Amino acid sequence: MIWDPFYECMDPEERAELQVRRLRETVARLNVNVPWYRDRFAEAGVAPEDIRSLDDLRRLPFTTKDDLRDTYPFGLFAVPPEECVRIHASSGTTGKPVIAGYAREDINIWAETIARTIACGGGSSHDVLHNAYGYGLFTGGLGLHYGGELMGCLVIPASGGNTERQLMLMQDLGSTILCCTPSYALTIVDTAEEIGIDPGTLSLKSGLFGAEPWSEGTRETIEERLGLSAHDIYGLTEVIGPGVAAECEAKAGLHVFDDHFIPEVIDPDTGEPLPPGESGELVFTCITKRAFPIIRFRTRDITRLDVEPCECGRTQPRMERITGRTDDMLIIRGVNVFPSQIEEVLLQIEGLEPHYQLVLTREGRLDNLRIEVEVSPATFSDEVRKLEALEEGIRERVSSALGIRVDVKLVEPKTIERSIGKAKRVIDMREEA
Ligand code: DLL
Repeated sequence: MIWDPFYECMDPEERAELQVRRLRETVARLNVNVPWYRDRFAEAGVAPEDIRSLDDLRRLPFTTKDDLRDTYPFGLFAVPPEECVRIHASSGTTGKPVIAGYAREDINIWAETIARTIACGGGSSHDVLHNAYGYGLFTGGLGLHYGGELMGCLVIPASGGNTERQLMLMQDLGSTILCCTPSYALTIVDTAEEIGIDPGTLSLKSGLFGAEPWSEGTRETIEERLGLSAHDIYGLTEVIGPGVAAECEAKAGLHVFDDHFIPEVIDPDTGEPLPPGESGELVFTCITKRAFPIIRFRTRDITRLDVEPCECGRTQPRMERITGRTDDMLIIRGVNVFPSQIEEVLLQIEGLEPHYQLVLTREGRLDNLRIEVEVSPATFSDEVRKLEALEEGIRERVSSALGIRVDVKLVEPKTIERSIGKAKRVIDMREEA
């Protein structure tokens, strides 16, 4: 099912006209209501009436995470805080969080784009939607919740944690759609196996997984072990939360809901827009939001766009799964490495579990990367010689994929900390060295 065929399947030229109109209106409103944007537009020498085509988007200034910190908490709001009905904040371990405000209309738009997301994953009003994204300031829980209710699903607001209980609820209530981070889905898989629940006895048919990078290998593992179809869903607090882009049944990229959020891909070094097909930093402009419409927000996420028609009938452009972030790139002895590249290799190797951590240390002046990865219980009982050979094999495969030498340490099953939200894959001990 397509939730909103009018917008999702619109003729691209017609949609471009709609986008330009909405963009111009948003810029005009920000120009009046947000002094920070007014100054930036003036510096860039661009006025609302200059926005005549989508090409004029590039005349607008970027907004960065630092700009959000500098204007914390309400500096970029286009309405007074009392006109907002909700605040969310992005996860971040240091300093002030990023605050996003929602007017009532924004909550409605969000519910709509989440309903589209659920429909992309094959959902309908008949579904029981088990929502194990965290409820709270994080956008995952409440975001999926409102969209699920709008669609008419029976929503189970499970939030994260207490995995055994979650499994019991899924079993008893006949949950058909599971929503959580892919790493938590793996935790659910493990726990089911531990307490002897055969995933085949669950009624799950579809999963909406996002909020962190994951690989094709993880998809296969989750699909196989939970017996569902796993869909990648994408979003970020600064733009709205989840509900920015979602994978349809074709699983050939995530449709971006660009009647609300215009995507661009830019060269992260020069800021120049790149054509479809070229990989770079994803940038979003919100064109329908009332309280917090961000202009050309630099996400730091790396992807590319595909504007070719999709077999599902939706005409909205697709973004490739996020392959990394400009700031999660590790530079190891001069070589750029993304954790996702390593995951890709690890999950192709027989005998390994999809649980790993990357530990960075410094020896003298040299950075060292150690990959700690769990072996499956069956492999763990093998003789030492076999384990050593496996370790050596991984070292060779990862080293040849990345072009640098890495250390590999196999660890016992269940020793890497399990995640209930976003997994922590990289442990950087270089500062302490
Ligand atoms: O993670 C919103 C969300 C909730 C998306 C639930 C999907 C499902 P933030 O906490 O602000 O918002 O984090 C946003 O998470 O810039 C990406 O780096 C990363 N991210 C989100 N979805 C994906 C995905 C939510 N499908 C940041 N694949 C983004 C890879 C993702 N990375």
